[in-house]
Amino acid sequence: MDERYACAHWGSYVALGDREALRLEPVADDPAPSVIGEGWVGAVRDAGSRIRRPAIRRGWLDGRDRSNRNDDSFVEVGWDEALDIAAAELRRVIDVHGNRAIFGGSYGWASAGRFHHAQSQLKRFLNTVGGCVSAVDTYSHATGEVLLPHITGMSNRQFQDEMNSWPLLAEHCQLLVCFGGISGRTAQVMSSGTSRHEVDGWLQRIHAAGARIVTISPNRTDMAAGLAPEWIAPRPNTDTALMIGLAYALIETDRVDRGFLARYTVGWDHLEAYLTGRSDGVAKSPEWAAGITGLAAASIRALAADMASNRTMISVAWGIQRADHGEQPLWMGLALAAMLGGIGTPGGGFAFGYGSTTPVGRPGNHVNWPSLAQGHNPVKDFIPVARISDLLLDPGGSFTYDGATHRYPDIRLVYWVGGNPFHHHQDLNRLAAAWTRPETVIVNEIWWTATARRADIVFPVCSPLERADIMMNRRDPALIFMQKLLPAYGESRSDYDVYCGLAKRLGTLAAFSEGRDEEGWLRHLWSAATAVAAKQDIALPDFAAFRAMGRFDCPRTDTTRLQFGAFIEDPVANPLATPSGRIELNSQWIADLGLADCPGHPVWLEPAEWLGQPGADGMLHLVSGQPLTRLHSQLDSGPRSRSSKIRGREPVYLNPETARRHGIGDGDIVLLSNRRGRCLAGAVLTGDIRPDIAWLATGAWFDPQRVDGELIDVHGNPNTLTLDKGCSGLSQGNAAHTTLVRIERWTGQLPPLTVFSQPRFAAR
Ligand SMILES: Nc1nc2c(c(=O)[nH]1)N[C@H]1C(S)=C(S)[C@@H](COP(=O)(O)OP(=O)(O)OC[C@H]3O[C@@H](n4cnc5c(=O)[nH]c(N)nc54)[C@H](O)[C@@H]3O)O[C@H]1N2
Ligand SMILES: Nc1nc2c(c(=O)[nH]1)N[C@H]1C(S)=C(S)[C@@H](COP(=O)(O)OP(=O)(O)OC[C@H]3O[C@@H](n4cnc5c(=O)[nH]c(N)nc54)[C@H](O)[C@@H]3O)O[C@H]1N2
Ligand SMILES: [Mo]
Repeated sequence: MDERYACAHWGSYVALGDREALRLEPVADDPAPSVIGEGWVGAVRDAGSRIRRPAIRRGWLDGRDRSNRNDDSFVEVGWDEALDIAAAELRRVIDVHGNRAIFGGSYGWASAGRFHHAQSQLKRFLNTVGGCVSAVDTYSHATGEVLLPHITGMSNRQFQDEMNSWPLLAEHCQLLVCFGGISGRTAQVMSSGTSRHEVDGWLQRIHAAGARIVTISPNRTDMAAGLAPEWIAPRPNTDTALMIGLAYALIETDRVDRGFLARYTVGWDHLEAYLTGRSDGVAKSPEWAAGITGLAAASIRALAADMASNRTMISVAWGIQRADHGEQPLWMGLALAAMLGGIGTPGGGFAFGYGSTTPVGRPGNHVNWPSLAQGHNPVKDFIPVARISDLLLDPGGSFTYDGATHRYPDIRLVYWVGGNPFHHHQDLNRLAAAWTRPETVIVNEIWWTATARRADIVFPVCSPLERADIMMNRRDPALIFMQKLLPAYGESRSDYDVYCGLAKRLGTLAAFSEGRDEEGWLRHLWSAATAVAAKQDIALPDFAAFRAMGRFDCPRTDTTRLQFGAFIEDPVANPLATPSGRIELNSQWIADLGLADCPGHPVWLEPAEWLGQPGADGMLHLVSGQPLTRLHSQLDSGPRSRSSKIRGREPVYLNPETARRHGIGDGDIVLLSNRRGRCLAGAVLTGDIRPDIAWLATGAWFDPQRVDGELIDVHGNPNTLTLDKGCSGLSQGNAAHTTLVRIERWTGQLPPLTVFSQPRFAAR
């Protein structure tokens, strides 16, 4: 029987019923369907937050105002008029200022599906009109993207793809030490879609096979209950010091695998001189580490001894490096694994990102499916993605990145699709100031997000349930035809149709569309996929058959991957693509850059904000991890995410001791504040959080309001408070997890949320 499917980053679904009666059932073979999906259909139907018609900000329409992007009304217009205005504005900016004045970096997760991928569509369109300034790397793991090639010779993607597969750990690992945990919460998603969720299942198997699991995190729930009796909670952002203390304990007890270091690494002499204090006079003993991390020296020694006597995998979650000097825990974790000699063994070594998304460690063959061609971008200017506010605030200013110095171009027009910078970027009040700089902001959105509300021209786009697409992901065996299940909401169109409308007006329609409509493109991608599959002896059904059956499962191999396997077997025949051909514990290339915030080997550097700094007394470290009930800000207006709120506010997790100290009760509204901003949240008390921590998930739609003269985000977006600083001059990654805040009980009236309702509309 023909089935209809829907697919998202959080899972795959069978559609039941039609229109008002549409329901989505997780596919039957998904062992652990996500929580997130429970809010999908409700969010898509939510009339309060969906965008119905094209809209233009009133101040911009009347007089090209750019100062009032944070609080203006909108004028709804017809499609032709909106497209005419946007096309004329693009033309003007290109003619007067050139394509270097357009920012199309437009970061964000968008939706699953190979054709309607929002950023690919935007780039393809902008490239037909001369290109745009782009963004490099991610908010997820920017330090890995820049650092790993220099020290392992692998790109971050290659590193993730080749990490030891779960079955090897289940069979061989004796001790799994998890910095930042390995969490089913984050393992709900995979960029571009997944048909299954199996991370907690693999952890159960590793546990059942007798491995000990140790969680190192300020939040105990970063590991499923029952799997890791041992919970170590150092001060946030001090993992590098803990790793260094562990390394010292190995030296102290003569348990360093010096044979491994000599054969497979360079730079150990530099690192050892630093660890012992020969180079700087400070011995990095467990006592030294205890002073920084707040842990007991004896427990650091005990863990080091256990690591030396058991086959140990050191796992570092991506979130650990989303912090000031985020390169360091990554590099030091790798160095520690090298000192233990476990790299290249099936049960040991170093991992970066198990559980951070669901496919990491998944066994099976990878297939590099085709994607929408983006064309050529002649503009070479770029930013490291998290430097967006700096870009807008400092045209002509310079920044360093991966060994070179670059300049910020002068941006006049921002075109954003498939992302929500007014949730994802750090220090949103600073971004709001930066956002007054461009002359024009265009946004395509499904919902009236905080970013759509801050655009001049808003194009309403349909959600994935309202268009057809194909899910193909190199790390998932299922190929899924995503049926159009609902009529387009209001007057919304696909992003593709928006660009066709613009391209037509700009004279580039033929180059952009190549004469294809949606179905033509899906057929085109499918025929490219068929050729790719054939090379791996996989015979795909023809397009019509695939569309009818809805799902095709590629034959699954049980390929397991052993990272660094060939290199360890023969480092001379199979050198790494680093300057030395080996793992670089000291990188002369990085040392020669002379960066104070990222020297030639891993070191402990104090973060810009942390609990160990003078004056931190009474402050809490804000940890803003990924939300359980949504994907970042996506589906926040849906029923599942809303049901998690406390009196409509985002929950902030606090230790009962913290609450007592500040006179806060469970369910109270609290005010979090620092010199960058203020936000409200709803207190949830739990012993699973370190006492000097506030854990507030990302993604609550930003809703700043003037309350008694103060600007307060009344909903609970942590980026009201976070620090907007590159984590070093090497990677310029974001440092979201480096933030101190004050907390107090909110005693004022609770202002109603506005962000889940339509903005104000004005007549002409
Ligand atoms: N404090 C703090 N901040 C963080 C993080 C953190 O740990 N702490 N994590 C960071 C990380 S790792 C990430 S990846 C970012 C995530 O930040 P984003 O990726 O920006 O977050 P999303 O909410 O997924 O935004 C996607 C937007 O695209 C829209 N969208 C979906 N599909 C389509 C489509 O087909 N077309 C168009 N036009 N729009 C579409 C959605 O409605 C949504 O508004 O957040 C970062 N921010
Ligand atoms: N449900 C859901 N899943 C998601 C996402 C989502 O939005 N929703 N987003 C996806 C995306 S884009 C990404 S990049 C990944 C991110 O995946 P991760 O980066 O692994 O997830 P985070 O929750 O940001 O961080 C993991 C944990 O690290 C801990 N932590 C924070 N700071 C420190 C520290 O200094 N030391 C230690 N030891 N621990 C610390 C926090 O308690 C946090 O729970 O998640 C993906 N998965
Ligand atoms: Mo991410």
